[in-house]
Amino acid sequence: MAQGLIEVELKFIPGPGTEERLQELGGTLEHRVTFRDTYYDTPELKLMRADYWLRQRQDSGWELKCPGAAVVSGPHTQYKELTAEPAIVSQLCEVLETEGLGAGGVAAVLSPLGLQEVASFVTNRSAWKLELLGGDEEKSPLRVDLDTADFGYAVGEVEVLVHEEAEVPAALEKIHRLSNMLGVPVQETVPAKLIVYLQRFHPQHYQRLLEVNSSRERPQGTKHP
Ligand code: V4E
Repeated sequence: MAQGLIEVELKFIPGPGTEERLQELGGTLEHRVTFRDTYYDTPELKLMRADYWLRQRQDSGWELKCPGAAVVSGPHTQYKELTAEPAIVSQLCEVLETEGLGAGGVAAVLSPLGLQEVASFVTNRSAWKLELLGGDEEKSPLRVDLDTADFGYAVGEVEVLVHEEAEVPAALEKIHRLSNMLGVPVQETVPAKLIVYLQRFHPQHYQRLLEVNSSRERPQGTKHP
């Protein structure tokens, strides 16, 4: 992914007919893929509690999701994704208030920054692409991922990638239009795979995230996983 793209997305719980519905709407299956995500943080979860999410994805490399500048209200999320290692290292040093780590890759700064593995799981994903009629989807097509994690949790997400903040409202309009067409309920926040993983396997970490979420205005995918 190009640096600094904004990922606007809405999660939903897929049903048995979701793939068929995507086909009816003209969606094309881009690929089916299986990958392992390993997430890293400090023992106190300094990154996640600040809404930064560092992971190594099998065959893709390092990714850091960073909160956008704008306040997000509603069930969707909006993150900037960094994939270039120097940019990730520099952002990690800023969030963790550390200086002078040099120009090594992410793996080289894990230990000096006190980062360790906090979660690791495998996802089976079918990735769909869709262009709704009557829009400018050529510029930013809708993507729908249908994921099943190896610990049994299934979640879908409708996603649009945009270059700047000003494009977010139009992206959201498209996401909601497609969600309606898919028959996806959007009134409740659907948790991310990582959040469900932490709740099931590391409840103390999950509690730490809940503490910070209850003092924040926006949800973090922690309701009823
Ligand atoms: C950003 C985030 C988390 C990290 C995982 O993000 P997610 O979009 O679930 O990852 P995935 O596997 O779908 O990756 P992709 O291939 O799409 O990049 S875990 C929790 N969050 C934050 C968060 C939030 N603030 N609000 C909601 C509703 N969900 C998640």
